[in-house]
Amino acid sequence: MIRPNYYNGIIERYRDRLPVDEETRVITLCEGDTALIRLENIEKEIGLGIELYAKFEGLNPTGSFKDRGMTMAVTQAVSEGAQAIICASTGNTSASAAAYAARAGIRAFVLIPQGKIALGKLAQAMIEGACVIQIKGNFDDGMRIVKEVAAAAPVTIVNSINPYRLQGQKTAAFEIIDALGRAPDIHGIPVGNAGNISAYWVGYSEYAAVLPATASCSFCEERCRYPSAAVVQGRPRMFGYQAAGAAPFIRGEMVDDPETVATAIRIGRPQSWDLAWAAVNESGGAFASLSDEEILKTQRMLAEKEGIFCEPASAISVGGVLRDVKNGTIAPGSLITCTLTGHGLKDPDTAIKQSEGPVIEIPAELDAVKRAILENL
Ligand code: AN7
Repeated sequence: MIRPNYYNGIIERYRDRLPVDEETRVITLCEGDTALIRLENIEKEIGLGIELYAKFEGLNPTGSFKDRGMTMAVTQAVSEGAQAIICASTGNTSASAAAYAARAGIRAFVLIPQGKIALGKLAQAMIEGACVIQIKGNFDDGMRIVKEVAAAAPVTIVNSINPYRLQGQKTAAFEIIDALGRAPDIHGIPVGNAGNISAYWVGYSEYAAVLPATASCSFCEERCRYPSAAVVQGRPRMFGYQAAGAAPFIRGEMVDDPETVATAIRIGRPQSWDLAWAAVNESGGAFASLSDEEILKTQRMLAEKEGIFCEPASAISVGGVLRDVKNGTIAPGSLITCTLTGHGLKDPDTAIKQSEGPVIEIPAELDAVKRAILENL
């Protein structure tokens, strides 16, 4: 029975723009349709006629934007008869791969850097039944090994070098335009392995009916259907932000020992190097880096001022655009969207460590509670 108002994920919603047909068995957890939250309190503080929105991708079923790409990649893998998928991950990809594999009834193998992934992500991959392989190395080591393994064993890679991942993830750009009725002037986004910034650029370009001049993903070159009529005019300038200790795009070369408190983007050898450069160059955007201190400060500010709890890697997009507004890189009056890529609950340790809010211990008595309230009003 078809229920017309039942939301069933990004593939159903954007079916005519994605590589599926009527026969395809869609593997979905109803991902997408995430909130585009106006950051009204921060807007008031910054002034300058800035209109600022956060696309809160932490609201996806496994708590990160990866679900958009994973529904598409796993749907495709299953349609090709795959029995197993594999990925290297700083955490979120592994959680998402595990969930969609469970949904599809296939096996997931995930390689994660030992001791360097947030606890929530590890918990997800474990309970979702993935085979969790901790390596004594970082994400880039894992990525290299995964590519070698997949060349020799019957497992499908679901990292963002899988072009179907980018196809799914481009739908976030569609949703932003569908919500605003126009393209933003500026889009700020965290950059790690660089798949997401590339996917947004594909999405924004597709809605503007413009083929990116520089090579798009291999999948798009072959099969993307760009409709003749544009949904909107224009595309945003793409601003990609990296952690200072893991900033190959700012350094202009690969980084051997990436280090940052934002473990999600602790990546030194981004796989979508060319695509991400194309997105930034064609759009007239830029890459910039933020220190760990700036990242954590922004994470706390979003929580305290707007009630939005995102993970450290996500906060970098808002921290980055605010800095670029202040230093004049972003013009007054701009309409800015930022992607908050993952939920704060993924990484409770980092949140607790940096929280200043008082946790008060008192006897379970009315007077003691009254006193605590009066002292902290
Ligand atoms: C919260 O999970 O690479 O630039 O293995 O988890 O598309 O890589 C995660 C990346 C930003 C960077 N924010 O996106 C993984 C992984 C969060 C992330 C990124 C990631 P890309």
